[in-house]
Amino acid sequence: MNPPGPPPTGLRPLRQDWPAEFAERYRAAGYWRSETFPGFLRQRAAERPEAIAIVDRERRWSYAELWRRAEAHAAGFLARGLRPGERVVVQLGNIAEFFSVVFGLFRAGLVPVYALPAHRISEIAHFARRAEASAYVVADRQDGFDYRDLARALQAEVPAVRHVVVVGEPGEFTALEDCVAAPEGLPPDPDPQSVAFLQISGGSTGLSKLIPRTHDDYIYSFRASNEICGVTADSVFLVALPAAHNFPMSSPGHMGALHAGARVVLSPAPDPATAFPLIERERVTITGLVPPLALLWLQAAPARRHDISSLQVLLVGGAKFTPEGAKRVRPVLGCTLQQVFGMAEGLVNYTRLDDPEEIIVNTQGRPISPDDEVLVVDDLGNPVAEGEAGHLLARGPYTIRAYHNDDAANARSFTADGYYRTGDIVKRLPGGYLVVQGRAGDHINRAGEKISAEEIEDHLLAHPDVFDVAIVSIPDDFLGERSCAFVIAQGSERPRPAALKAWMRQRGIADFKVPDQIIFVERFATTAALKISRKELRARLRAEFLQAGGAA
Ligand code: OOB
Repeated sequence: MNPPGPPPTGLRPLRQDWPAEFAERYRAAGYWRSETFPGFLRQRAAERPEAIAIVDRERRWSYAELWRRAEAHAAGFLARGLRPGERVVVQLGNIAEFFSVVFGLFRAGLVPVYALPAHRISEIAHFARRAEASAYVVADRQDGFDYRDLARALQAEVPAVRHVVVVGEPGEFTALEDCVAAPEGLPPDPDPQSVAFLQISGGSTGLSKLIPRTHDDYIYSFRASNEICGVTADSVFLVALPAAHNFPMSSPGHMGALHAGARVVLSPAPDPATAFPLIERERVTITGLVPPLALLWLQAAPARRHDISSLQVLLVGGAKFTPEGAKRVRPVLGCTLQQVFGMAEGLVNYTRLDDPEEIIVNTQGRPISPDDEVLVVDDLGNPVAEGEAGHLLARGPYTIRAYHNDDAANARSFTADGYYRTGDIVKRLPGGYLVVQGRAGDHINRAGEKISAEEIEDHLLAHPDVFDVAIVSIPDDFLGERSCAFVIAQGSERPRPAALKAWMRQRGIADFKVPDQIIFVERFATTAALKISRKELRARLRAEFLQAGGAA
């Protein structure tokens, strides 16, 4: 194979920079060890070639097999004209190819942009534009949806996406199995300080932001998580949530498990009927769930037909787990609960395995690193007293200092001295344990999926029968929060809620963003000044709705 050509020009550089004195400190403390994704996988493949790395419905790939495939794809991507530094939107479910593809991209110096299987054209086109992606990797079909249609729509909207690679039947595109070449002449491994991939933010205002994570910072976060969660080469980690989400990826996640030389088992869905047989068959020792799924598992476990006694640790996070649910984990599932409060931007907190039950049940844990700097401040930015609620700010060896290509978001989301404004309201207890109280921003945390009120309002405002709309989060026993659209119709004809929902789906947005409930109102209450902020309006609508007993 010919060596790859010059790096792409004209692309906005991908950067994530910490000030030099911080970088030196993080290196001196041994957090950043100049490891890279391809570097650690190559090493595991050399150390334990026969050990099983990845198990999915049909396949059991050893570390040697995974590495061989990753290198073949790396060479295949470059042979098809991609150049190191280019970005590739990857939208794959929990299948083995997720791993051969992303490690292939890492090995080639290409940069994955992680999309979730639920994303549709409006999200995918946004990621591709913002990241200036030149390729898109999808499966042919999954859960009844044909991703090749999405690929066609994407190329029509964003022609810069030159390559589409398909796992399975490719149609007019390139089959992943043809995207292979002899791994001679591959470039050297990427720089450990360079951006390894772009993760997707929860999107508190408007569209999702792109989060550049470096090899050094991200590998530290899951290597340290392994220690906190007891992951070793003997562990078996079940990926029940979508593999591309930051939580199952790095807390300690499948990447932590692979770093430890452990086994990763991929569950095509997170429900007990799918996951329990896998736990029994593979003797799964650890997994992670969002709270509504944890509740489902707790409900299903007593009547289960499968032996899930191998499970030692259950991580629950992504949204707040109530103490009532948390209390039941040990007695019902027979394993230790670890609450995890993290964010794709960086900071992750865990309760520790040997914490007293009281801490495990009632807090969302404490930070991974001794060098995580956490501030809890009032509206003016002044620190509040221990135990008082305030805004959480964070800075540290695996928390980003900037989003990619988004000056406005960066100005909003980071303080002058480099703290990330998480948007979460927390209380800090003695020992640094955090209890999440809520959120300052206006997103809906629907079963761990974050939905920006503004993004959905913008969609609905485009409907000809909608005059105005406010999207509000409503407490929900099962989901934690559900989304409710308060709509003022244009004219006297109110569209049917079902028709509005169908129309939204047609616009190509992830299904979880379609409002759970739509309530028509005549007008929005306004202040005497006839002017209130969207934020106030949403808060008022929520308060009125709840006061009326949740019925409207
Ligand atoms: C995880 O990451 P994201 O980026 O999808 O969402 C981050 C946000 C946090 O800022 C917070 O608002 C919420 O999700 N959150 C929690 C929570 N864990 C996350 N709120 C209350 N209690 C918790 N335990 O969701 C994520 C990333 C890594 C590990 C775990 C979760």
